[in-house]
Amino acid sequence: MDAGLLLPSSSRSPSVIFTQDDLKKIAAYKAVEYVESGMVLGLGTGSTAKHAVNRIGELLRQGKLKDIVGIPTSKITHEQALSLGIPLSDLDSHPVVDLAIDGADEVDPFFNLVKGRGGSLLREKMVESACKKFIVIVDESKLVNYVGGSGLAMPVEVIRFCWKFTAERLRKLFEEAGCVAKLRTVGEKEEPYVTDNGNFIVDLYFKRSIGDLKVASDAILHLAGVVEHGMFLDMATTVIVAGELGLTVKNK
Ligand code: ABF
Repeated sequence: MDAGLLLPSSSRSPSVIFTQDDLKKIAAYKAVEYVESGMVLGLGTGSTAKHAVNRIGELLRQGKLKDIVGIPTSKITHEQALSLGIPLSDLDSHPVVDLAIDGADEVDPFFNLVKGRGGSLLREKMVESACKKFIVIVDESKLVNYVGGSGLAMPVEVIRFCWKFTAERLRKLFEEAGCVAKLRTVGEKEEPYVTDNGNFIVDLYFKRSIGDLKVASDAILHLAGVVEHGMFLDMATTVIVAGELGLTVKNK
């Protein structure tokens, strides 16, 4: 599938079936159309953002983009960008980022996001909060009515020291929303997942809405032992959604 060939929904052949990965690629390619030579770019993480990083590398190789500086949001994206020959830097040297392109796990109607199921929420939040423009790229499965509405995890990065104590305090904060707090693990031995920053992740699951998101965010960040959470509030400036019926670009 050539993501550049997406037809408007009115002219699409009903026989064309897009996989979820096709949709991610379509959204990613659209976002890269906003990249201009000379930009400092936040390079996102995850299976959707990976397509955008590949595309940026391709355009650089073809000479269609020049003088790009990339700020990766994870070690894995750092490696990917290096292998593509994208010049890299960091926020210390480039504290203002022109544009970031990244995926998300949930997007609500007000552009509030849940991110970090891929584990890189802290670096993503640092880079994306330094951006003039932040384009979120998703397939339509990521759209929710409210944050937590997918029933899947809202990640919180915590320091390792007494993580059970922190997890219990997080659970108690959202008791009314029926919160369950679980340490993220990997492999058959269920070893704790360790972030790029050497921390653990506690995943929060909610049965009901957690109410005011700003209040929830402040309460989480107020707990000693919490490093960052995966709610990205009031940060996305554009959301690009690829679905079976076509591509939608929504600006704030
Ligand atoms: C990153 O990748 C994360 O914040 C988010 O957890 C994830 C989205 O995953 P994918 O694009 O693979 O669906 O953006």
